[in-house]
Amino acid sequence: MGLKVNIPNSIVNTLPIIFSLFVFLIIQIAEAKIHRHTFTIKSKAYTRLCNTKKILTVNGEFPGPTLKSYRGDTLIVNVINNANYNITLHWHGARQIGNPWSDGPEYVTQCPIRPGESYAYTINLTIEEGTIWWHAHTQWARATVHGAFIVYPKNGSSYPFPKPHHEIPIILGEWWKNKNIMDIPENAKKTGGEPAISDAYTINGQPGFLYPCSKPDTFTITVVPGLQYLLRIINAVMDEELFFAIANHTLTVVAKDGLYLKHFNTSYLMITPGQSIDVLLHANQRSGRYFLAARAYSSAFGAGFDKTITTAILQYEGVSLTDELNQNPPVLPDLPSYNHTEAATRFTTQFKSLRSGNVPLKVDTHLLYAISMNLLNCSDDKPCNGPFGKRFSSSVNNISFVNPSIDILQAYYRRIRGVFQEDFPRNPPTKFNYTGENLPFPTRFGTKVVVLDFNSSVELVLQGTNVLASDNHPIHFHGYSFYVVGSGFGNFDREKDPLRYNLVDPPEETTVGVPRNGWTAVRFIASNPGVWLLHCHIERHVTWGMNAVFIVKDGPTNLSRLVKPPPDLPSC
Ligand SMILES: *[C@@H]1O[C@H](CO)[C@@H](O)[C@H](O)[C@H]1NC(C)=O
Ligand SMILES: *[C@@H]1O[C@H](CO)[C@@H](O)[C@H](O)[C@H]1NC(C)=O
Ligand SMILES: *[C@@H]1O[C@H](CO)[C@@H](O)[C@H](O)[C@H]1NC(C)=O
Ligand SMILES: *[C@@H]1O[C@H](CO)[C@@H](O)[C@H](O)[C@H]1NC(C)=O
Ligand SMILES: *[C@@H]1O[C@H](CO)[C@@H](O)[C@H](O)[C@H]1NC(C)=O
Ligand SMILES: *[C@@H]1O[C@H](CO)[C@@H](O)[C@H](O)[C@H]1NC(C)=O
Ligand SMILES: *[C@@H]1O[C@H](CO)[C@@H](O)[C@H](O)[C@H]1NC(C)=O
Ligand SMILES: *[C@@H]1O[C@H](CO)[C@@H](O)[C@H](O)[C@H]1NC(C)=O
Ligand SMILES: *[C@@H]1O[C@H](CO)[C@@H](O)[C@H](O)[C@H]1NC(C)=O
Ligand SMILES: *[C@@H]1O[C@H](CO)[C@@H](O)[C@H](O)[C@H]1NC(C)=O
Ligand SMILES: *[C@@H]1O[C@H](CO)[C@@H](O)[C@H](O)[C@H]1NC(C)=O
Ligand SMILES: [Cu+2]
Repeated sequence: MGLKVNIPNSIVNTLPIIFSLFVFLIIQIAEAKIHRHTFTIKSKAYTRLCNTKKILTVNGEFPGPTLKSYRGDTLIVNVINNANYNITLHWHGARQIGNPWSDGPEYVTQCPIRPGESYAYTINLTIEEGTIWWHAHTQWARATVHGAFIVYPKNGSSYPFPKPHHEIPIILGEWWKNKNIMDIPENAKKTGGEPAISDAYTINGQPGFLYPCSKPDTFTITVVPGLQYLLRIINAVMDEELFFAIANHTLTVVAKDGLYLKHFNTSYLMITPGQSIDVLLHANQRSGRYFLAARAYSSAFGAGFDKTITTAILQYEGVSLTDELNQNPPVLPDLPSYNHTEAATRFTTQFKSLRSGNVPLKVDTHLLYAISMNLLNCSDDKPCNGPFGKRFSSSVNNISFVNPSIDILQAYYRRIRGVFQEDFPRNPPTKFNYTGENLPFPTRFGTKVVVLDFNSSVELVLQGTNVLASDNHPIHFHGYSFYVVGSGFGNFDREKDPLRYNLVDPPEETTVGVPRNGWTAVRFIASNPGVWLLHCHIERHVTWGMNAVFIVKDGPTNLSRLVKPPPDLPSC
């Protein structure tokens, strides 16, 4: 006769659930890695192009430190401002779900960190994987305050391509020889003309072989024949799209903006400011030395730009770097000419998402934003060094964005009135032949936003204009990635163009180059509550007002609401 122990059925049934919950928690604890970093903003002297000057840096490094993490990790970056300028940092390509407090753009999601102050940013990574980057989001500080941000696949999973033997971040930058970069936007505003044009582009901080004084310091990659290298290329340049190539080497494009693409081979890239492109380099050429090179793709005809070429050296192991380099320099790659819009288009139209089937098919909200250059009249206190004796300006739907004196996010969260208006136009206020011959016209100034319902499905058509000059505008979204479902030249046609959309495997991106004199249609689900900036990533256009802001309302659950502001949030 045995003793019968009665365990209620309900407990028996829930035991496996409790057990698996327990295992799940253990795994979560084991996997939820938190990385802590300290970024100290300080001035440091650097010598480039035979001239020494002070620049703003993080921890004295230029380019700044590379952040490394795994998919889904959390980073806490404590930023200590030991410089004489206000600063904020932006984690470019990180979605910051529900947490715009750590997104960075000054006066949009936070007040600046003033000299002597500090602020800890929290970055909860979610779907990002690949190369993203970080940069300052105050005035022009990002010219030197920037760095790579690498997100590896989760421990236990792998790249959707053969594991490369080595990886090398390639940060493309821009250098002004004699100018204090922090004075450039202020000076341009004073004159109404163009901001000072740079003297060099850089690869990982070095202008390279073709500029005076930089031969010995040219950035060099040494490769072993037969191996594969993952180049994580970031365009951190302020004002120009770039063509990039490596002599005699075909590159395999595998990802863009921290999102995987279907692989394709190419002899050159066109990369806009704000974009990051991951490519595989196959060291499969004759042993020797080859140049990596980049120069401008400048689509705005007539606009002044830096016409120089930056280079780095790719050399096969065993080839020694000696004086011979001077007599027998490596060959330059064939780069498309500065104004080769067709080459730019041929490259970008090859982007396709690695995976299909995630594109929103129905659209709740249609938006059409005309992005434009403009000219303003001068007044006594505002001289006019722009074209036609006027001042440069730029706009989205004829509004030149003006920074408020406290950030929009705080005003929204604390319901402070009078900081922004919710009547940003959802279509251009005046219809015209956007890409036709237009006389330049003025704009209105404003701090206006579009409010979107949580989880609504949005299609935004970005329409370039030919007002004053048409240009390729790299439009970057904060808080979101989007599917680039269509793109073309001329004016967007609401009847015909959607018939040619790619709704199967369009690329998912966070910065898209809207073609010169053309349009781009993007779709996304407004599932990230908060205040989010979208803007051109050409800095002079930002300075003139080419910004817009979305507010996405809170969703119905705790996880779809804005998190609380952190206690150390800077005040204005
Ligand atoms: C980041 O994620 C962790 C774990 O899910 C969560 O506890 C925390 O609130 C998140 N922080 C922010 C700022 O979103
Ligand atoms: C990945 O996981 C394995 C086994 O759990 C562990 O030994 C290893 O240290 C982890 N690697 C990293 C980089 O976290
Ligand atoms: C590299 O390509 C150029 C033509 O673009 C060719 O003249 C040269 O011989 C090639 N060099 C090597 C080492 O293959
Ligand atoms: C790209 O080139 C590499 C090396 O030359 C080759 O192995 C690969 O198959 C090519 N990939 C595509 C998608 O054409
Ligand atoms: C590019 O510039 C060259 C030289 O200025 C000019 O001859 C050519 O027509 C231009 N190409 C395009 C596509 O505008
Ligand atoms: C700008 O100046 C032009 C003449 O140069 C004048 O016709 C126009 O009314 C002015 N616009 C404004 C808004 O003052
Ligand atoms: C717009 O202007 C362009 C260039 O002048 C012209 O080719 C086109 O036909 C115009 N489109 C319309 C709809 O008027
Ligand atoms: C833009 O706004 C300015 C100032 O109100 C106005 O003069 C101009 O006609 C507007 N242009 C368009 C295309 O809406
Ligand atoms: C948002 O929409 C998706 C797809 O319709 C749905 O699965 C999800 O539950 C919604 N999120 C919330 C928080 O309502
Ligand atoms: C949501 O958050 C509130 C306040 O933090 C809490 O009282 C409530 O229980 C939460 N609701 C759920 C469903 O977790
Ligand atoms: C720095 O930020 C503070 C707070 O918003 C502001 O009052 C001050 O004008 C800013 N300084 C500069 C030089 O922009
Ligand atoms: Cu632009």
